[in-house]
Amino acid sequence: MTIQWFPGHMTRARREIEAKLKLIDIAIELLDARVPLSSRNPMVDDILKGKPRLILLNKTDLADTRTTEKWMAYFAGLGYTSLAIDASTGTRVNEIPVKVKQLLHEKIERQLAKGITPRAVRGLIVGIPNVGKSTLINRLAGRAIAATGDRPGVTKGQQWIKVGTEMELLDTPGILWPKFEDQLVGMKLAMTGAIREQVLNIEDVAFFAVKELSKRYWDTMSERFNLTTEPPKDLDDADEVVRVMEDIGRKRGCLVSGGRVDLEKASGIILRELRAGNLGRITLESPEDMM
Ligand SMILES: Nc1nc2c(ncn2[C@@H]2O[C@H](COP(=O)(O)OP(=O)(O)OP(=O)(O)O)[C@@H](O)[C@H]2O)c(=O)[nH]1
Ligand SMILES: [Mg+2]
Repeated sequence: MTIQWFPGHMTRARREIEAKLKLIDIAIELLDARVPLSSRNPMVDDILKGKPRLILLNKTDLADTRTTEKWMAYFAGLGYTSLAIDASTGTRVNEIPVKVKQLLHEKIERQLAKGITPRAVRGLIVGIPNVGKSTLINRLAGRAIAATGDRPGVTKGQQWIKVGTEMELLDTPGILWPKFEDQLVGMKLAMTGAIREQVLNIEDVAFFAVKELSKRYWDTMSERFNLTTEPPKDLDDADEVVRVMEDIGRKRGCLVSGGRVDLEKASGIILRELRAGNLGRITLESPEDMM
């Protein structure tokens, strides 16, 4: 499946971030805890050019807790400060200002030593579409100022938002990168909801999802959909994966005339329930996979 994932507005979003870098004290990089590696924009290091950085693993309520802990250790090993949060309920969000201050400690001390009263910290929020950037800013601000929504591409332009008296955050449109070197990365981002549905073939994405779930979370999926079919013996056999999709479709009444399963409808259900967390806590990659 080829996906047109780099529309013009993403090039513009990148340029707009670069234009604001001078003003910014710290970058806050949001990752999706379900796909911490695949949701890391490889262009970000290049764009941020050594700015102090805080990594946030968001949507931890949807992710496997033990794997999230492994990812935290992984990022610590790379020398990053990170926090695992849930922006929608606010879990651990109040630790963000503390971490930001710790990261900027030396700069603030230097200013104080020179007799300068430090101004409000300016933070840039970056991340892929739909990762929860605007939700997080609203949570920190204590008010719904930034528009949010359950689909990628909600934030269209940058917006400064005051958070208390000591911090201002720049909300930015989510950015993806021009080309996924690894097709798996594209599929995982499609599955977790970072890529616009309009450019996806949802049956392909659901097929990939069922394959991944069969591999890592068969019992949870089987229980949720009351499956009667056996787990695929060979995940590389497409017919085996389709057999599971058909079982899901039958259990959810997605039938067309002649008793055939409406795979498109079933695919919609699979993706919706997965993204809503109805299939349980799911993480699609672990640091161990890279070894
Ligand atoms: N379950 C869960 N949902 C979250 C969390 N954070 C955000 N969301 C949801 O994710 C969706 C996207 O949130 P937004 O804040 O609009 O995401 P964004 O990164 O600003 O997206 P763009 O502006 O499109 O780049 C919304 O439906 C949020 O409610 C979280 O920690 N857990
Ligand atoms: Mg947004």
